[in-house]
Amino acid sequence: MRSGFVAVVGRPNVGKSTLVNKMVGTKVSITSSRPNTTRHRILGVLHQPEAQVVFVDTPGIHRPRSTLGARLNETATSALTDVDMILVLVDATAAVGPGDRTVLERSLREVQRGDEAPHLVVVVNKIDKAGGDQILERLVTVKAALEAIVDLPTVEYFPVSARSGQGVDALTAHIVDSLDEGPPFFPSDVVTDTPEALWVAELVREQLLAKTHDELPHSISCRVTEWEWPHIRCEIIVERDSQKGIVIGKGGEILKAVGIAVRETLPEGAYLDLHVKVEKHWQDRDEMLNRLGY
Ligand SMILES: Nc1nc2c(ncn2[C@@H]2O[C@H](COP(=O)(O)OP(=O)(O)OP(=O)(O)O)[C@@H](O)[C@H]2O)c(=O)[nH]1
Ligand SMILES: [Mg+2]
Repeated sequence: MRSGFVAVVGRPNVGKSTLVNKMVGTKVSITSSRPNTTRHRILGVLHQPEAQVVFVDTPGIHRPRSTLGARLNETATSALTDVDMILVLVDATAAVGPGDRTVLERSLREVQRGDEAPHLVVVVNKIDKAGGDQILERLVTVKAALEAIVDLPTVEYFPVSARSGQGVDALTAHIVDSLDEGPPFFPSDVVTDTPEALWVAELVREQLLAKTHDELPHSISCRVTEWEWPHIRCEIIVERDSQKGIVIGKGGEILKAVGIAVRETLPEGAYLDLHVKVEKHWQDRDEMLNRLGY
C-alpha cells in the first residue's frame, strides 16, 4: 500500500479545484469562473486498490486586497508544509506571470527543505483551450523560472485538461508511483472531511457565483446557521445594502433558482431556507472572519 498527501497550489482560477475533483472522481470542492472561489483547505481522497492519495485543494495565491485575502494566502501556503508532493498549476491559456512565479518560489522553499522535502510537479492545465506552441511556451518559461532559482533534477511536467480529463490519468499514475509505502489515512468510503453544513454553504455560494456578476462574488459569504434535518437554514452574507437586492433578484428569482439548484444535489426532502444579511466590510473584520471560519 502506498499513501501520501499532495498539495495543489496556484494562482486563482487556474483550475485547482476542477483538477482535484477530476482526480478524486467526486466533486469535493466547488468551482467557478471567478477568481478566489476556494476559501478553505479542502481534502479530496483518491482510493485505489494499492494506494490512497489525499489531495489538498487550496485557495488561489494572490496579491491580497483585504484581510480575507491575506487569510486565504495563509491557508494556501500553510498547506504546503507536511505534504509528500506539491502540484503547482499554471494556466496554459495565459502567460506565466509574477503571480505564478510567487507560487513557484513558495513551493520551492518547501522542496529545498532537505530530508523530508516534497516532490515538485508542475501541471499546465486547460490544454483543451491552448495551442501546442502556447503549451510549450508555458513549460519552457516555468522550467527557466525554476532553474533561475535552483537546479532541481527532479521536477516533473504534465500538460493536462482538468475539464476534459486529457492527461489526467498519466498525472495520477505518476503521483501514485512517487508515493512511499504507507497505511491509508482514511476509511475506503471517505472522500473528504468537509462537514456537511459547510458543504451545503459552499454549494449555495457556488450557485451564487454562477448567477451573479461584477464585484459581487468577492462580497459573498455563506454559512449554515441551523441544521435540523430536513430543515437547513443558510445565511448569505453581503457587504452592502445594494448587494442584497442583487442576490435576491427581481421578485426573488435568483434566490429561488439557487435554492432549487442546491436542493437537487441534496438528499430527498431537504428544506433549504436562504436568508440574505448585510455585514458591512466583513472581509476586513477579524471577528467576522473568525466567525465565518476563514
Ligand atoms: N477550458 C478549461 N477550463 C478549465 C479547465 N480546468 C478548469 N477550468 C475552468 O477554469 C475556471 C476555474 O476553475 P477552478 O477549478 O474553480 O479554479 P481554481 O484554481 O480552483 O480557482 P480558485 O479556487 O479561485 O483559486 C472554471 O471556470 C473552470 O471550469 C480546463 O482544463 N479547461
Ligand atoms: Mg478552487
